[in-house]
Amino acid sequence: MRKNIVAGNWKMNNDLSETHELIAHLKMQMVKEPTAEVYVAPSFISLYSAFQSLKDTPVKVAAQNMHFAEKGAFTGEVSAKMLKSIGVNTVILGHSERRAQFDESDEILSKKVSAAIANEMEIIFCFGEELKERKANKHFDVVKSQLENAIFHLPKDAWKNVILAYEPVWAIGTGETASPEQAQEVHAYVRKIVAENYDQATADEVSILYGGSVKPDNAREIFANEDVDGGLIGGASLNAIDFLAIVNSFE
Ligand code: G2H
Repeated sequence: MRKNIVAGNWKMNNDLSETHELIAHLKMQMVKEPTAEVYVAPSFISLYSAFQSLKDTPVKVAAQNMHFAEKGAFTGEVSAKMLKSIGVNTVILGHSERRAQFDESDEILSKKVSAAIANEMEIIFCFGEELKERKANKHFDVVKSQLENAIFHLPKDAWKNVILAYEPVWAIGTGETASPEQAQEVHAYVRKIVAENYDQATADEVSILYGGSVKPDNAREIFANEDVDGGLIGGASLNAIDFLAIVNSFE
C-alpha cells in the first residue's frame, strides 16, 4: 500500500524564531494519528533546530536541496553527509525554482539523485512542465524526459526511497491550480511510465504528490484522485491551521 504524504516546502521563509513559532503551532494542533505522513522542509538555517523540536512527533524534516558531492570546495553548499549528521534523511530535489533560478539541469539533478540514494536518503523528486509547454500540448513529453534524464537511472530497489512530486510550473505560487482531472491525468501517466521502466509493483508503491497552489479548499478534490497520493505545499504550509487542514484532506 502506498502512503499518503503531505509535505510543507517552506522555501526561503521563516527565520529561526518564526520556525519555532510555526512548529509550536503544528505540535499544538496536530492530531495524534494524521491520515497522511507529514513532512516539513525548513531552510538550512533552521533544519537542525526543527529536527530536534520534531523528533518525538510523527512529522519528518526534509531539506530543500543538497549538493551531489560529499565534500570539498563548493562554497555555500551542503552535502548529504552533513544533512544526515543532523538527522535529516529526506531531501527535495528538482524543484522548479531550483531548475529555473539556479540552473539545475537534468544532468545535475541526476547526480544529486544518485548521491542522495548512495547516502541512503529519501528523495522528494519534483518535475513538471511550463505554461508554454502545456499550451503546446507537450506536457507528457516534458515530464517523461525529466524523469528519464534524472531519476530513471536508479535501480529498482532504490525506489522504496523515492517520492515523486508533479508540480506544473504554471500552477506554482500563482493561485492557479491544475484541475483535479489535469493532475490525475499526469499522475496516471507517470505511474504508467514508472511501470514501463521498472515494473507494476514499483509503480503501484511510489507515492506521487501534486504541488502548485494547493490550499485547504482545493486539497480534498485533488487528493481524491486515484493516482494522487498527497501534496507538496508551499504558501499554505506557512500557516499551521491551513497546513493541517490540508494534511487532513484525505477521504
Ligand atoms: C510549489 C508549491 C510547493 P505553492 O512550489 O512546492 O508551492 O503551494 O506555493 O504553489
